[in-house]
Amino acid sequence: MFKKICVVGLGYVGIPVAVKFAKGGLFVVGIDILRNKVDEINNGNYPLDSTEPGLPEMLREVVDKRLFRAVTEYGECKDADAILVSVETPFSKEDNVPNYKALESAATSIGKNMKKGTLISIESTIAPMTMGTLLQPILEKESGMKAGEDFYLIHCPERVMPGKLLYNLEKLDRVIGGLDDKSAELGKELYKRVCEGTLHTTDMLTAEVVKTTENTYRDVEIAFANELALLCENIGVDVYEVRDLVNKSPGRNMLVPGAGVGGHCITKDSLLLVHGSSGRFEPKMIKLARQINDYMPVHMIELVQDALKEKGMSVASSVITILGVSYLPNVGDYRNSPALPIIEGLRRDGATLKICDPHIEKLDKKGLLSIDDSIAESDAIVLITAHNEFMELAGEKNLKKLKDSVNTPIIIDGRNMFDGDLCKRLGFTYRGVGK
Ligand code: SAJ
Repeated sequence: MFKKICVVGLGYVGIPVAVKFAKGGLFVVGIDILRNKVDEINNGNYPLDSTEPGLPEMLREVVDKRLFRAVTEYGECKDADAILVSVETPFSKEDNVPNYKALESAATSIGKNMKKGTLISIESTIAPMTMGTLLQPILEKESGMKAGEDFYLIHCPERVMPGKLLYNLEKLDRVIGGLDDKSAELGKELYKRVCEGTLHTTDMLTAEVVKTTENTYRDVEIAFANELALLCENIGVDVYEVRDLVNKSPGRNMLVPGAGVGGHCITKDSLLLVHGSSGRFEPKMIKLARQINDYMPVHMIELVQDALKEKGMSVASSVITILGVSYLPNVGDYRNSPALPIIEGLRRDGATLKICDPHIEKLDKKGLLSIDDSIAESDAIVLITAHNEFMELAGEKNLKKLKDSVNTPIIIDGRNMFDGDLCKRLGFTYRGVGK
């Protein structure tokens, strides 16, 4: 049924799926606009900066066996039995709309080249209604064909997680939203070649809502924890103790408050969901949750200002240590990281920043500092990402050493990494989110 497929967009989503289909014996042609990425792949090199167990080796294997190659043009779609689209769909906060430029361009080029009877699978995360109101019309217009009759159309959202790209692709269930039953069934035929998880079929719109809801749900859960942290700070209890005890109660699973929410999924999918329902329903809690999570970096700056004020100082004349830029512990990915608005805000208020993140080489083309260098002479240490390398700082011995090397003993704890009472006992001014 499927002999040759094309995968458009060779990123965190496209590369694993292309390699997996090739490994499964299909001829796969990857299409990407970046010439150097195409060349890298054709030389058998994994071109992304995440470490993915098994993926670079699998890529080299299928390239060497000529089962997978990459090109920059769309002519290869002419004899493809299926075409998968996994291009980026960022959300433009300024215009408060999704940026579908890449998606529209891909759909137009595919429409111009696709053959009769092919299956088109949109994997990119999109706002509900996008399949029916944007993509299907482009594909039909550019091809002169009719979806459901001359070609098949599905939305099959991905669940990638850098560091677990292959694992998630192979093991997790997937939703296949079909234009019609035939499209959904064909989608199942195709994806069962790479996915051991259960393939759940539904319609396209439901699949669009499911994917954006998965991450919106998490955004709202985290926002609840963050709002409770602010409440606990103001009535003088430790939110992490509250959380532990709340979660002892059956059916409770409160998530973890902190310095903010980053990454490329959780931060944008609720905006896509809200965009998809605009004009029909205006969610309140979902939008408010996003605002609460976006407020947490602002709150971190407030905690810095408050601690410095207690010492008769201000941000403007201070040297401030930033520990952690990544959006998650122990990774080097800082897309939409809460560290970025914290850094920007403190710089705007005139602070001199000394930034350390063991998982990141450079930030804005500037090298970062070692832990010791970033802490020396500091007026405030701001912990934003709970990398393992920072854990040992929280021990009593190291806190005493820390106190000797800083100018002003202030700790702002964004991830509950320090024991506040111990810090205070050792003479630190301590502020912690939710504590
Ligand atoms: N965060 C909190 N408190 C929490 C959990 C997360 O503040 O309790 C923050 C993290 O620090 C991070 C951000 O939220 O800055 C996102 O963290 P995440 O654990 O959700 O990691 P992501 O963004 O990589 O989320 C991905 C998503 N997976 C996909 O989109 C396929 C998400 O749906 C998954 O739940 C998550 O991975 C996961 O748990 O694997």
